[in-house]
Amino acid sequence: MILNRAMECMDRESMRKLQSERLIETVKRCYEKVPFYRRKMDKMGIKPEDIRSIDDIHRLPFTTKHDLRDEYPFGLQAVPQSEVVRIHASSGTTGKPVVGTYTKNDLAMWAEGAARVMAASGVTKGDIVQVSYGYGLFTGGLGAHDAAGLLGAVQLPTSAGNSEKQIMLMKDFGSTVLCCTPSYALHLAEVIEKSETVKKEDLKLKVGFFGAEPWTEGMRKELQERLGIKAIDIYGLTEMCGPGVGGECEYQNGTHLWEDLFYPEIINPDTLEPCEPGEFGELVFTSLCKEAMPILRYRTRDLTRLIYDKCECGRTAVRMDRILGRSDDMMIIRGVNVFPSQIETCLTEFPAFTAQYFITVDRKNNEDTFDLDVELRSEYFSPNPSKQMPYIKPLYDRIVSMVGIKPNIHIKEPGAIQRSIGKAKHVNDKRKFQ
Ligand code: DLL
Repeated sequence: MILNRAMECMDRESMRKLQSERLIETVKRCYEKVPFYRRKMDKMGIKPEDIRSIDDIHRLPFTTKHDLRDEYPFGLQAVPQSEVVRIHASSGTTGKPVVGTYTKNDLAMWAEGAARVMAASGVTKGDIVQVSYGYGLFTGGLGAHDAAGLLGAVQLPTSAGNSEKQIMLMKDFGSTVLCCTPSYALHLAEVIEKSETVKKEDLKLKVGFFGAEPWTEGMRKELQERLGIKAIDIYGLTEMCGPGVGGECEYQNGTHLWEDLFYPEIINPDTLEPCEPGEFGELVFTSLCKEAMPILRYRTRDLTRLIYDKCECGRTAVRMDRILGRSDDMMIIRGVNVFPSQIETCLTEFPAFTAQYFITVDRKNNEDTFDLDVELRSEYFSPNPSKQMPYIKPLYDRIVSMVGIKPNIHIKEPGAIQRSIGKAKHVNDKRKFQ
């Protein structure tokens, strides 16, 4: 179902007109209400009147994660605190969290963004939506919760963790929809497979909305087979709203971005110039409707590309390719750029392995080391190294051909690699602490 046909299927010309109107308003508000933006624009010699259409967006300043941290907690807010009804934050790896504040209208817009994604895959009244994203400062839990509420579906706020109980409730309550990180969904699939009391056939699950971390087509195949569901990619970030900045439709061929709400650009992260259409680069968003914390040209650090071809679903909203990773997740090993998602892609091509992996990068004798822990499934596992060799060699060759560097592969027992209930941690780069 298309929840908001007028917006999701608007012709490109009308969309640009709408985006222009909304951008002009946003820039005006930023300039008038947020000293940070006024300073930045004054420094660049730009006045709100200079922005006459969406084509002028390149003249505006960027906003970075550093800016958000410098303005912590509420420096970028454009409304009085009395208008704010919710505060979220994303933890980040260092220092202060990145904060997102929301008015009542912001929450309604966010719920619609996420509900558009759920509706596209048929979620409706009567569905039981098990929200196994964490509830709290993280936007995953409440974001999926409010979207389910908007569609009149049943909200089942299990939050993340306590996996045995999750699957018991999934069976007893008849959950039809699962929302969690893809890595946690994989863990739940394993817990179901091991369970004496819950069998896959007992479950009514039909679709899952997975996001908050990069994942691959291989992982999708795995989740769809093991949970017997359709696995849908949902994207978002605290700085815009949470989950629901965009998501896949039933054709699962790229994430539609809700361009009436968030204007996407792809830039070259080194030159900061716009990329050619279809080229990979850094995703940048300008919020077009946000009240509490409007953001101009926010550099997400997510690397992807935009696809403007028509989608079979009838939506005209631009599609985003899978996120390769964040620029800060990129490892430079022996001079070569490597993303964890590339390793996941290789790994999931080999059915003998589980999709679990952990990368350790270090520097020894002035040379980078690249160790990869993987698990063989129980039916293939043997502690005898000579019996592991036939599995290691093809994976090794595949990784060398994809990323160009040689990993030291270590086979672990099934279940040995730590599972996560939220965003998975796949890398320990020990060089950062040297
Ligand atoms: O992760 C919001 C979210 C919750 C999205 C639940 C989807 C589902 P943050 O914690 O602020 O917000 O992290 C945002 O997570 O910039 C991406 O790097 C990554 N990310 C989010 N969704 C996807 C996805 C939430 N579908 C950061 N694919 C973003 C790849 C994703 N990466």
